[in-house]
Amino acid sequence: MATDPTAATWPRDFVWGSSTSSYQIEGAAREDGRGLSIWDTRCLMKGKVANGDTGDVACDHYHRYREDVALMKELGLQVYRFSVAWPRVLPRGRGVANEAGLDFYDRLVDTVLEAGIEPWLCLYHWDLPQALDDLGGWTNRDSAGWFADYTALVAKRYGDRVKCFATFNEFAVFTMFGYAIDWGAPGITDRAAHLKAIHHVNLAHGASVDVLRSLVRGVSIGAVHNWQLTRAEGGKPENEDAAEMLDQHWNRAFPDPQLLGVYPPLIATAIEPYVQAGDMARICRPIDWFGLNHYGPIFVKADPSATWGFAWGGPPDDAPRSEIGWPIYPGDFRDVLIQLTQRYKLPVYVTENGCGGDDKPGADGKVDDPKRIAFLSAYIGAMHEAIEAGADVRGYLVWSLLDNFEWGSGYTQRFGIVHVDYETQKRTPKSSARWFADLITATRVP
Ligand code: GCO
Repeated sequence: MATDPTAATWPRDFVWGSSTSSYQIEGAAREDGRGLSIWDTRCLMKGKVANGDTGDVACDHYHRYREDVALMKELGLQVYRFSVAWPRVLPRGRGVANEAGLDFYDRLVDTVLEAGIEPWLCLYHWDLPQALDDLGGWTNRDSAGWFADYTALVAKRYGDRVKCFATFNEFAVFTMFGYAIDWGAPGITDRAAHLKAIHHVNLAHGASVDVLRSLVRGVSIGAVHNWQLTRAEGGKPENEDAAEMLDQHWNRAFPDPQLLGVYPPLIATAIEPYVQAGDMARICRPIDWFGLNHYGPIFVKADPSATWGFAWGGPPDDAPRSEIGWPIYPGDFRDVLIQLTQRYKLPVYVTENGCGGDDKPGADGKVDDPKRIAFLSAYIGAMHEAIEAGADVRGYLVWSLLDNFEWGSGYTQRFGIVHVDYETQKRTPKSSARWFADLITATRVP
C-alpha cells in the first residue's frame, strides 16, 4: 500500500517549498541593462524551441515578484529556491556589474524574507551570458575563474541575508544537452567539447564553493543534481551498455568527482587530456547538502550514431505516464533517495520534483489538476518510505511554483502548482497548490 503523505508523520524540521529559475519565469529579457544569455540566442534559432517561444516575457516575474511571493506565503511555503540570471547582474559575464540587475534580486530577497520564507539562491540555472559563450563558454578553462568572480559578486551582495546557496542546477543536463545532444544551449554536438565542459563546470563548482565559504558567514552550500535510474529499453541486453554509459554521464559525472574525488570509470580515461595536476582536489570541496532533482527513470537504447552511443528510448507500453508522457515511477524515487544517502553521505534536499501537464481553467475559472495531485501524493509518499528506510532527506521543493518556459518545449508543458495565463499574466493556484498547502499544514500538527 502506498504511503499517504498527509497522514504520515514527518521529521520535525522537514522543510517544504518550491523552486523556479530565472530564465523560465523572469521575462524582462532586454530591460534595465540585462545582457543576453545563450538561451536568448537559442530561442531565436529556427526550430529549437516549440512554436518559436522565447523567455522574453515568460511569467513577467521581474515585475510581478511581489504577487508571486505573496502566493507562496499564502500556501505556507517555508523555502524558495530561485536562480540569479548571471547576465542580469554581469551583462558581459565579467567586468562591470549592472546595478539595476543587482537591485532586482535585493528587492526579491527582501520580499521573500519579509514573507517569512527562506531564500535559497542558485547561482546557475543554464543562462550563461552570451558574451562568455562567444569566448567558448564552458569549453574554455577560464570559465571556472569567471564563475568564481560572479560568485563573489553575488555572495558579497546578498550573503548578509541569503545563507543557503547552490552552485549549479543539473550540471549533467545542461552540459549534455548543450555540448553533446543539441537539446539545449549552446547546441554543440561534440565529444571533446562535452568532456571539456564537464571538467570546467566541475572546476567552476569547486572554485565557487571556496568563494562562498570564505565570503558568507554561516553559509550552507549545496549542489543540485539530476539523478534518474537508467533502464535498458525493453529490458534488452543490447541496450545495457548504453544504459550504463548514460548512468555514468547523467548521474555520476558531477557528484562523483565533487564528493568522492574521482570520475566514473567510463569517463575517466576520456577526460584525462583536460585534467591538470591538482584539479581533482580543486573540484572535491566539502559541501553541506545534496540537492536532488528527480522526475522518473530514463529508458535508454543503444544508438551508434549518437555522440556517446546512447539515446533516449521509451518506457514499456503499460507504464504509467504523465500528460506529457513522462514515466511515473515513485518506487524509483524512493530507491534513489536511499542510494544517494548511502553513496554520498550528505543530507539530501529534493530541490525539484513535479509533473507536467496541459492544465486549463474550467468554466468556473478554477484549474483542477487531479493527475498532478496523484503524482505528488505518490512521490511524496515514496519519499516518506525512503526516510523510514534510513534516507537522510531534509526537505522537498516542488517544481514548480508557476507554469513557465519549459526550455525546448516552450510554453506547451505546464509544471506549476499555480496556473499562469500568458495572455493576461493572471495567476490561479491549481487544486494541487491547495493540496500541497494542506499537506504542509498537516505535517506541522504536533
Ligand atoms: C530541469 C530543470 C527545470 C525544468 C524541469 C522540468 O530539470 O530540466 O531544472 O528547469 O523545467 O526539470 O523539466
